[in-house]
Amino acid sequence: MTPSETAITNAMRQAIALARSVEGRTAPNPPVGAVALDETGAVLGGHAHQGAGLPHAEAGLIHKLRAEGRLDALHTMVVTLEPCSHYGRTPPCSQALIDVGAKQVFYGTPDPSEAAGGGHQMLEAAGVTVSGRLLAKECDALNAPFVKRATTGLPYITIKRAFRPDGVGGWTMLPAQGDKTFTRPDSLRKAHEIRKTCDGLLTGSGTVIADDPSFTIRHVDDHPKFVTGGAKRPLVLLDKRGRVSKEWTARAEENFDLTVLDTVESAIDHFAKLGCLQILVEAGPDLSDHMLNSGLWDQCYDFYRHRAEDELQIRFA
Ligand code: AOF
Ligand code: ZN
Repeated sequence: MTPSETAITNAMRQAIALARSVEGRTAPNPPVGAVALDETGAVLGGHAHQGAGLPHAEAGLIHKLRAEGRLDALHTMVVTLEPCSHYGRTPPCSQALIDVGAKQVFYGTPDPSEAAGGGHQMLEAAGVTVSGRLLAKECDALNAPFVKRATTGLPYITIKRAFRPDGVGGWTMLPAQGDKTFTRPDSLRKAHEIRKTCDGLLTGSGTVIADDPSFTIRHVDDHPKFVTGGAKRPLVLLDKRGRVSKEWTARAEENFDLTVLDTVESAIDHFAKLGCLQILVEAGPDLSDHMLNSGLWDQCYDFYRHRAEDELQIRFA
C-alpha cells in the first residue's frame, strides 16, 4: 500500500500551516514544516522547525515518532523544503530519513543553498522515491525570504502601508488631525500578524515623530521567545538628523534591539548581518516611496480604508 495523492497533498497543506506558525522565529534558518504518513496515508504526526540550532522539521518529527514508538510505521515524509544533505548545526536530514527506512519523500521547494542542497539526489541514490515541487506555488511563497537570503545574502523586504481617502478624491497615508490610526480592528490584527512573521523592522524619523509608534505585537500572540524568552526583534530607525526624542528611543529599547542608522542601504546590511530572512518596513510616504522607487522591496501590503470595510492589496516586485 501507498498513500493516495489526496493524503499526500493534505499532508503538505498541514506541513505548510506548521511552517507558517514558526515564521518569524527561525532566522537565519528557514521556517519548515513536516508531516509523516503511514502506508495507508494516515497521519502519524507533524512537526515544525523551532529555530537555529534545534532539530530540523524532519529530524524533530523522527525523534517524536521514535519517542512515541511509532517510527516503524513511517512510510512517507512530506516536507515544505528539500531535506538537507549536510552537517551544519545539526546532522543531515536526508541521511536520517534513509536510516529510518522512509519509502517516499515529497517536498515543496528545492534548497538553493550550496551547503545544504542536494538532499533529493542523496535520497534517490539510496533508493528512496523522491518528488519535489508539491504545492510548489504555496511552498515557494513560504520559502521566498529564505531563498532570497540563500541566493543573494539579502533579506526579503516587505513594505506595509495604510491609506485613507484624503477627502478630495485621492488617498493619503497620514491620519486625520487628532487620530493615531485609522485602520480597523481586522486590519490591525492582520498588520500585527505580518509583523510577527518578520525578523526585523525598519522605520523612519518622520513616522516616529508623527505617530509615536510602539511597533510591539499586541493584536495577536507573539512567538514565546519574544514574550518570555527575553529575545528582542531588531528595529532600525533611520534618523540622519537626530530628530527623534530620547524618550522614544529609550522606550523602544525596552522592547527592541534598536539601532539608529543613516541610510536604507546600511539598514539592509545590518539586517543581513543579523541573519534576518524577512524585514518589514513600517514607515511614512517618504521612506516607503523611496524603497518602492529604488527597487528595494519584494512584497508590499497596502491597506485601504473604504466606507464599509478595509481592503488589502498585496503586490510583488
Ligand atoms: C532548518 N530547519 O527544518 C530544515 C533546514 O545549520 P543547520 O544544521 O541548522 O542547517 C541549516 C540549513 O538546513 C538551512 O539553511 C537549510 O538549508 C537546511 N534545512 N534548516 O533550520 C529545517 N529542513
Ligand atoms: Zn535538515
